[in-house]
Amino acid sequence: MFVDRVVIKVKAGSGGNGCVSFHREKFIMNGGPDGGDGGSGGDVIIVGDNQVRTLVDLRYRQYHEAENGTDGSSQKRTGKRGADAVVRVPLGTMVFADDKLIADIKSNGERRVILRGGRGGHGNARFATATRQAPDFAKPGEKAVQRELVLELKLIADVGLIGFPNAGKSTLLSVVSAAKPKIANYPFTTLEPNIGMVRTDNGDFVLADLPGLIEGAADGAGLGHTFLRHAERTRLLIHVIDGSGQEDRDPVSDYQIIQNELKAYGEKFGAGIFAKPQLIAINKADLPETDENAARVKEAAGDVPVFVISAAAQKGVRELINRAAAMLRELPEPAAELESSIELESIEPLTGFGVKKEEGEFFAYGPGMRRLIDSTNFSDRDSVAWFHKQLINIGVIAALRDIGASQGDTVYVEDMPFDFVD
Ligand SMILES: Nc1nc2c(ncn2[C@@H]2O[C@H](COP(=O)(O)OP(=O)(O)OP(=O)(O)O)[C@@H](O)[C@H]2O)c(=O)[nH]1
Ligand SMILES: [Mg+2]
Repeated sequence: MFVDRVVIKVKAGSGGNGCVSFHREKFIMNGGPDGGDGGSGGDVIIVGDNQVRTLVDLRYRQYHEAENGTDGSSQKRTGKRGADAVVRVPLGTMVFADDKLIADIKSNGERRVILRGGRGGHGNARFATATRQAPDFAKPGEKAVQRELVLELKLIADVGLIGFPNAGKSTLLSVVSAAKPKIANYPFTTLEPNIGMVRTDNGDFVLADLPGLIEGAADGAGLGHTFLRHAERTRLLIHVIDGSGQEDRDPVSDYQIIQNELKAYGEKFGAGIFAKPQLIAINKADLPETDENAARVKEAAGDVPVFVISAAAQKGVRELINRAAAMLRELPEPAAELESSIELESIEPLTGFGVKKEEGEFFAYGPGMRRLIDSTNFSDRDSVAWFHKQLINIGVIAALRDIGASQGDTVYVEDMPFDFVD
């Protein structure tokens, strides 16, 4: 099965908690603080892999979670870093989060960190100073959050073969490259795109054989337009037409129907497929009628270069691909699609808070406040000072002031009461 769009859920690892511990040794009382830091959580990494051809594996495995860092321990031992979650994708995979393109994986081995693991919290050994020799608090690790990603595969090929089913697209691919697509005398033999590398005197290029199109494809007829998405990232199209007029087909109307479908697809999805340069290959020249039909298609096609070939008999094929290679040299490299440089929020923000006033008292609450409370030691002056500084930095003090708090008012941060100090 060829799968070219999946939705997956990913989660980076949370950081391990810092440790509170004091050095202990026989006959030594009151040893110094020796609590180690938590280890960082693993990252979520997307890797391009040319051995992977579709996104199907991800359809069956939709949840990817990196390992959490472990907590720090005594003797200043740092927790273990969590293992990364590595998601292998085919080349041409575009990664979207919140409808924004965040990565476009194009080469084998390309690695993109999609979500960073949470950092480990500092152990109490870090908080020792000359005046504070026994800090009995440590910081918790950053908590990772889950994100949803949409992965879309758009093959990257220089040239796309399009046309009606049974026109001979796969046969053409098979004679100009090492690819071995299935070939048969019935429509829709090809159900998923095939790719081959074509070598010519004018340079090499990647050729994609796309499943056949029929009238109404842009509206879903036949295999629909799904596969035209892959044509979006080609630079040149070769429109293969069965020139023999078998089964009462008319090559001229075949030509026009496909052009209309390209146009309809473009209007629907805003893609410039119709505007791409094209070559026409009138195939099956070994059969009678083809030459005469080719002359009529040439008239209908205007300026578009027409080649009369027999893919099966390998006639005229070299000229066609040499021309394609020559045209590619003149065509600009495809513009890289814009990637948003947004940093995905991978950890629970410390800033997640709300404020409210009820019956003359003020409240600051939310996950950020909970974490702040949890990482403060309220019997330690420095720790409380740090707590207050965080409230200012995060904007809690300003938010409370905005709803009317002033010096001396009671403010509850989660369930802890404080005097408001501006
Ligand atoms: N006589 C003749 N038959 C050909 C030629 N090229 C292909 N065929 C035959 O046409 C039929 C269809 O060929 P395919 O290559 O499978 O066609 P396709 O365009 O890939 O078709 P779909 O995958 O169904 O879209 C097969 O029976 C081929 O043997 C040719 O040059 N001459
Ligand atoms: Mg085929």
